[in-house]
Amino acid sequence: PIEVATFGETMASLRADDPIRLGGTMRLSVAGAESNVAIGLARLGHRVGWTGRVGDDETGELVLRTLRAEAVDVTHARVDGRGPTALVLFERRIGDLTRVIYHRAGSAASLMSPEDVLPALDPPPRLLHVTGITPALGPGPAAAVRVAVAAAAEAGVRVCLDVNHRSRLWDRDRAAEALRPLVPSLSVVVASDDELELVAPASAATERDRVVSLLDAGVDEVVVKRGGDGASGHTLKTTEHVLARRVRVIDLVGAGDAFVAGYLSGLLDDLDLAGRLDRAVTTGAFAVASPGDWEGAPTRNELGLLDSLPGSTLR
Ligand code: KDG
Repeated sequence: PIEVATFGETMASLRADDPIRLGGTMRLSVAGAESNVAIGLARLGHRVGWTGRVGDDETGELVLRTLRAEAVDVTHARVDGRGPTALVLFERRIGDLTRVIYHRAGSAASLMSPEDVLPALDPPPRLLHVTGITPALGPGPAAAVRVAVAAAAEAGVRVCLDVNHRSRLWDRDRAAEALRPLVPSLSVVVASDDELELVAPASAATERDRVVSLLDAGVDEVVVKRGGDGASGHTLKTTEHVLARRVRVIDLVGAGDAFVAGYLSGLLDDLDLAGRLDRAVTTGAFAVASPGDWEGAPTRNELGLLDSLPGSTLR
């Protein structure tokens, strides 16, 4: 049985190390916040299912083949020829600053509906993971998130939301309007410090107020990501802070998703809050230290690699 269900849009991705307008070589892969989390969890040995729509095209085949190869269950994913598989371009601009360019309007995934995701909740998994990207894709995906989150909570499935605000897709007011009503059904909220206000009530003025109001509303754990400064986790009983693992930054894209995969893996393994955060910053660091969204995600026996001595050889 599937332990974690997730759904969303997974795109074909092209990554350039030089400005795109200059031409040259790009690397083809796939990218999507939810499938990044799914792959991260599968690498750690968890049973994960991903649902979504891809176009009836070669890049759609690439998405499904990649997920299958990474041991992610795609039984409920659909091919919908009414729209293409979306494309995202990543352009390394200066240093670790990456420009993201979407070609996703009208994509197959934007035609997703609640009927796509409800079968993935039967039998009920232990966790449902959704992100704030999906409701930005259109009315069908927004309904899919609302319906799936409510149905999961009703069935006693713990629901995790990663706020993941994408300003290229919608503005903060519209995001808050779509995300705040989900709160009563959520068990885990993950947000960067500047995203918390998109789920907390508008009346909450400080980070502390936002965290407390989410816990008061019934959220079991609120996790605040601070990038290179680490993360904080809050439950009604305790608060823990953890530092980011120091690694050479190669590519920051996907780090947040890798962090979530580590956190949820810790939750599935019944680690305490400090243990969950520790696994989260570890998997996050793997993503930062390797190129691509998900390619560098660790397997379970690689989790300790960051503790190996600098310059050592693995034998
Ligand atoms: O978190 C990484 C994602 O941003 C990337 O994979 C693309 O899903 C994506 C999105 O919608 O931005």
